[in-house]
Amino acid sequence: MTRSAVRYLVLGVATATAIATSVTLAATPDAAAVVEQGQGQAQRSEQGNANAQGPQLVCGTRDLDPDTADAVEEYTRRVLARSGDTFLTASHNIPVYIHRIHASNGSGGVVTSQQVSDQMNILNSAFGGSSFSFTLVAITDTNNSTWFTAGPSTTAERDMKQALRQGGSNALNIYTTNMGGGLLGWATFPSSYASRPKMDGVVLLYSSLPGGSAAPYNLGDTATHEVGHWMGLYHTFQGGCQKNNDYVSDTPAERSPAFGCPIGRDSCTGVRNYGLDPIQNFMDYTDDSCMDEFSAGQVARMNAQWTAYR
Ligand SMILES: [Ca+2]
Ligand SMILES: [Ca+2]
Ligand SMILES: [Zn+2]
Repeated sequence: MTRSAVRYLVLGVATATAIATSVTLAATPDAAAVVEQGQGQAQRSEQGNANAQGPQLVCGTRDLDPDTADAVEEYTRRVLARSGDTFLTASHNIPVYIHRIHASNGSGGVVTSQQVSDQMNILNSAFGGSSFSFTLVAITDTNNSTWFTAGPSTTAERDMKQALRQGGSNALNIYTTNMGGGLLGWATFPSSYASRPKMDGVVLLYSSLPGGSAAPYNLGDTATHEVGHWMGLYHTFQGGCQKNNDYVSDTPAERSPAFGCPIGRDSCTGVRNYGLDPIQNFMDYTDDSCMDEFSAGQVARMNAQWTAYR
């Protein structure tokens, strides 16, 4: 387990329930789950970031354990060796299913069709430099209080996805809920599709969609970030200043998540760590207004992961 994952186990969770969730995830290395969880004030001050403001609804991805991560890299290398370079140029239009969950009495979780439309535009714009585009296929509405507040790796999450997920390995299923617990959402990695296809997808805090109330995370980039995970990207701070970090060579390593928009931050220094922290990258934790890029290396990784797993 990496240093950052350990930090979340120790500092990033506020309740016994949340700790139990993390431990459960840690015990199932093939789960490949990505959990975005609130950091809390302790974590924020621990980051020592004076720029951090607003609510503590930030992202706390559960990294793959090192053995699983290595296996993913090795498998992807083998598949690409067989497929040549064609994977680099193929374009993919991804069918998107959005499942709006509400309380059993129909209240809560309001996401308007305008917000859905705006979110689709944000996604297509964010991935515009890649070969991936997104087309909305269907919106569903479900009233179920248990699902509405379901946390990651719960029976309720499994039941919800079992009932609602549509499409094949290339289909993006997004569930908008009010999961609570300081969470912004979570996603699954491509590498977990084969073993748990029904669990594949992205869960989003409904108020993080464009125009929602979760400022400064309400411009639609929580979805961008989570779909980044769904494409096989890790956090830019994964592994801290270690060599492999996020397995993308053109994203400079950073020691820990960045909050707010700390321009000029340089948390990993020295010859091996040339370059400022990639705080404007979609896979960091900065405010939506701060993050606006995937790197070329991340785009190549998306293509590679897609070829290998989807
Ligand atoms: Ca990197
Ligand atoms: Ca650096
Ligand atoms: Zn994340």
